[in-house]
Amino acid sequence: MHAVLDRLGLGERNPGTWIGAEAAAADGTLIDSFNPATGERIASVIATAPEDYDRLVEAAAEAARAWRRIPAPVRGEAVRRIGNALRDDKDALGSLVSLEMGKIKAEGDGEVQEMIDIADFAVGQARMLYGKTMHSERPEHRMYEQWHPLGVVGTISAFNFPVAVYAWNAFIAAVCGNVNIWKPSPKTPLCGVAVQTIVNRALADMDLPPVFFLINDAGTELAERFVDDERVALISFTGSSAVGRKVGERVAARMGKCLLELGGNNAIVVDEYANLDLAVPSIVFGSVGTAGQRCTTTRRVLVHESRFAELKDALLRAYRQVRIGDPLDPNTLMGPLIDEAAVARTEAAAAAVRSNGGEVLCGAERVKGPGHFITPAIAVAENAWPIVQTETFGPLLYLISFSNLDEAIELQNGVRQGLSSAIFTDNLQNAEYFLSHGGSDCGIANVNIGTSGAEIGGAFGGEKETGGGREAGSDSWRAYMRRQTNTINWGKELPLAQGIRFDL
Ligand code: UN1
Repeated sequence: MHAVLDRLGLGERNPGTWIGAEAAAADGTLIDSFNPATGERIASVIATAPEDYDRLVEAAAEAARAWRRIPAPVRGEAVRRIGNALRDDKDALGSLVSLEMGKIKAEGDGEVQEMIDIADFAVGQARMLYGKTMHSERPEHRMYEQWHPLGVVGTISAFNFPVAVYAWNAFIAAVCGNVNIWKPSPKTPLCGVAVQTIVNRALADMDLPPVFFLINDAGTELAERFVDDERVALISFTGSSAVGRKVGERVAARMGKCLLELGGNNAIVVDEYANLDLAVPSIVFGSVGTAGQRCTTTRRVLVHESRFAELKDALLRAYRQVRIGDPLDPNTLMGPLIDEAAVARTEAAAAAVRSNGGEVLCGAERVKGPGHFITPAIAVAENAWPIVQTETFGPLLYLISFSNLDEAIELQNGVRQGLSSAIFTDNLQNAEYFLSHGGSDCGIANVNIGTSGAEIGGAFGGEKETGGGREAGSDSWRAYMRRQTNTINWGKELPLAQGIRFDL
């Protein structure tokens, strides 16, 4: 048994169903969690039984009615305690993320830091759930709008950010007065239970209704019930565009609210004025970080033809220095992919590049031995190829050349996804053009920093097949509330709007 599991209170078999601090039945179908670096089973989580699911959602609906009455700043205090508990357990939880998901320890710790950051943000947000006031067109009338909680929020997160994306949703939803039911990825169920336990401990002496709920499901049956469940006001889904489309359709069919954070096909533009000392490390972190399994991963580099050879050589040199191995070893820069299927998909993508006539310059080779390791790949490709249009969730970077900035922007926007984008340039006009209405069509557009590793303070999400949702900072909190417009007549007359007369 790993020491980190002990530290986080995890055992060999862990309850996967939590109504706040109360865990449901200790037997049921097991979801095994595997270490992607070795292929070995780490421990198991007990899946949520259908009858427990119903009980849990009922409890959540009841708790939501109590939680919404608690003043928002007090709700913020609860999240502040969670943030502090996460500070205490940052090292252990970061290690568990690394162990179970396979990202390197620095990125595992970074993910927990992202949880702490959003907790701090949410604490402040709890005092800033502002509505506007308007001037009424009618005398002695006042208009304003206010924001009310939705009730029960459902968060479905992906394996690649097994803890941070939960925090973006659950912490903001909580200060907004909602309770949250979390369904983590069946590939990272231990992270879910570990976080639930930390949250429970942080809130133990606060005498609150249960606010944070957890369900686990190995397949899709429970997930479908969850998505279709009218008691769940908002489904926040992070995952592939293909699944997200189905989630969006199902939630729309019941007129529920949906927040989608789906696939990316993120490009970095390197123009003729780019500083490669900035561009190269950003591209390598963006493409190799998390073994190419971030939704913000750099998948395409669009490089001006005059810099193509120079950049290609620099990237090949840099890729040779990427140390692949045990993600918990501090010297490692790239860990394994999540599972065998991910390795096979990356290999198949490289094969597709070759069959299109492209050249795989390096990588896409399985590493012998246990674990799901593959070497990071760079391929010379064309934007229009179906494989380049597809988000292959692995470390495969496409190099594509362009001859002028208009063409680069057309290529950058010429994919179905619209999450993150960047330009490396020392030319002010090019930078501003890239950020203008005629530039990148993505939800995130950067200058001289890469596509991945966004801070929590901004709104995170993207357009087109990325789903349009925005999470984390800025005014994303509004997605977790319903808006109400109020008009108050404090006079003794009853004037109608638009000057309408209706005299009885
Ligand atoms: C994701 O991959 O689902 O910007 C989230 C980033 C991280 C979040 C990624 N802060 O890369």
